Amino acid sequence: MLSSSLPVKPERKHNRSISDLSDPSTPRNLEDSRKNAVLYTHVIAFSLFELETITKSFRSDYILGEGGFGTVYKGYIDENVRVGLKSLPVAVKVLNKEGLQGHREWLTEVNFLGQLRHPNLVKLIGYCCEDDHRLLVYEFMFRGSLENHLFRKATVPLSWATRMMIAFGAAKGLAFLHNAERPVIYRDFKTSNILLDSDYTAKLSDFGLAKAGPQGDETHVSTRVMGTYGYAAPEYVMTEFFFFFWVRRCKRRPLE
Ligand code: ACK
Repeated sequence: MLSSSLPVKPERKHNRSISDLSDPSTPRNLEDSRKNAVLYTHVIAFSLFELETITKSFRSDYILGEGGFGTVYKGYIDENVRVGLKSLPVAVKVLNKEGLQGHREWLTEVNFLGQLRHPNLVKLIGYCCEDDHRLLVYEFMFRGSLENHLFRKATVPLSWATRMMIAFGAAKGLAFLHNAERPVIYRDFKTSNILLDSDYTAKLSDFGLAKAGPQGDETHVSTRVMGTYGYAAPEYVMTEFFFFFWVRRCKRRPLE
């Protein structure tokens, strides 16, 4: 991953921050998320056995790649997996138990993608939460990530027309989030999180760091700096340093 090779915060393999624990939009625990998931009528609760079945017990030749969250496998759901399921190729993300992104990011993703639907957001088909296993099941995106096309395997460069179409699609995804009834701040906009469908439609994925935006009369949200160094705007990243020095100053010189 290009961004992970940047030298800032080397202790984080994917330069990911843990999400803000005070975010009210994030369900506090599994019970909350289970209750929410019932409300998200289009999200399916899979059993671990079902996901093992569709990935042939997470066979290595089913691996699509590795992300900050863990390994992503290809699978196929249909009536043989569960009666009533529409036949569909899917991508199954398995939370790496030793990884940096943990249960809270998994919950955040289920919470946001479980509610939001838009042609430029990747569709969350379902999730699995059994013992300490956390998995997410998405619609399969035939052309993988934009990062892959710009920096890795792809041999034929994307045409400018396609690049513009992808940029426009990704921007429409962001605009939808910002204009939602309860606005959403995505906080991790980068090429590895923009997935491409067979016709190069761009869809935003990975909502583990997303945060609910201001509502009603609120003019701002307070938040720790989140995202990926190299992609986040420098003036935004700088606020972390200002905040750090401000806290240190306040500690040394308490208010009279
Ligand atoms: O660049 P890629 O081929 O596209 O490799 C990465 C890898 O998994 C780790 O993130 C691929 N990937 C992630 N989500 C999906 C999806 N919904 N459909 C297809 N590929 C995916 C991504």
